[in-house]
Amino acid sequence: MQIIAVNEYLANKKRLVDEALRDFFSQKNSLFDVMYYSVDSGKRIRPILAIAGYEVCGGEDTGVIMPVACGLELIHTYSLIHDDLPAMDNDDFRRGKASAHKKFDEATAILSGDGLFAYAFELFCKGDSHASERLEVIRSVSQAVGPKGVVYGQMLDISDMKRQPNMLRNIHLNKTAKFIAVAIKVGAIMACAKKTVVDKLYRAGLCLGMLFQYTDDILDVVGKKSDLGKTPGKDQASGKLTAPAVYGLCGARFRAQRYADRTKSRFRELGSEFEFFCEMTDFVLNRSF
Ligand code: GRG
Repeated sequence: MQIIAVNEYLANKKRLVDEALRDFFSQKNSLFDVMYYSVDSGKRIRPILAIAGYEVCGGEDTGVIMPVACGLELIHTYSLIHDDLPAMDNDDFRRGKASAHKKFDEATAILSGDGLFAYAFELFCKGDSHASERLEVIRSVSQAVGPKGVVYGQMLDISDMKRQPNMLRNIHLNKTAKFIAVAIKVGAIMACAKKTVVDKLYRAGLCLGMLFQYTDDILDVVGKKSDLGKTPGKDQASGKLTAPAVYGLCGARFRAQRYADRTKSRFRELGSEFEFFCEMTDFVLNRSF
């Protein structure tokens, strides 16, 4: 993989992911238009991590990784739509515009999430090659986002929980870290990387995912609505269990730095070709959006 600055890499890959998503949503029915409303915009971190995992492990065919990467973005978008519903976090604003249930109505927003979830799996299966790798992708993603992952994390997140560090870690790990980690993992799987590499990347990815949720929590306190594209201050207002709520802002920042250090040392254990992920880690640590 050619070493280029992380910002340039992110911008290039975001453009490619945006183009691919546009293609996957063109000339379909009106439900696809509704779904695309929520898909259109976002940082594309998960698909970019999948592409980076693929390229770092020697994958060279964008046509192989792109549908898989875009599938991840659809599941992520689905989780955001449902997260914003009145029965969950009840947020009217997402990705710089009205959230799906505000733009349309609740029933349409729910169906739009349902459609995105199923369409993601269609994209994971798109292509004639890599049949056994695709099965592994489907197994890994469904484990990471289902009742042993994101859905469980969300259930803990919306329940009435005591302010204790173990619960915070459990929520962050399931709600966010497993999804971030599996994004890198599916890239490595599609590049036919060795199982030991796939497993080590996943472990490093979990640490990166913990960092990602720490910075998300911190930005909810210090971020601007115009940068975030969502409403800051909501976690505090709704008494959410977040890193700043448990450790204070300084404590949360200190622990975020510690996660960043740990993440980088895990990527470095894999070898110098994985250095890109260390730059990515610094990007996540220092992000303002
Ligand atoms: C469909 C997987 C699935 C789950 C349903 C609603 C729900 C259960 C889960 C919600 C999980 C959730 C919202 C976790 C928060 C993760 C997070 C940090 C989101 C923000 O991600 P960014 O910053 O957002 O990548 P953009 O908009 O840039 O894509």
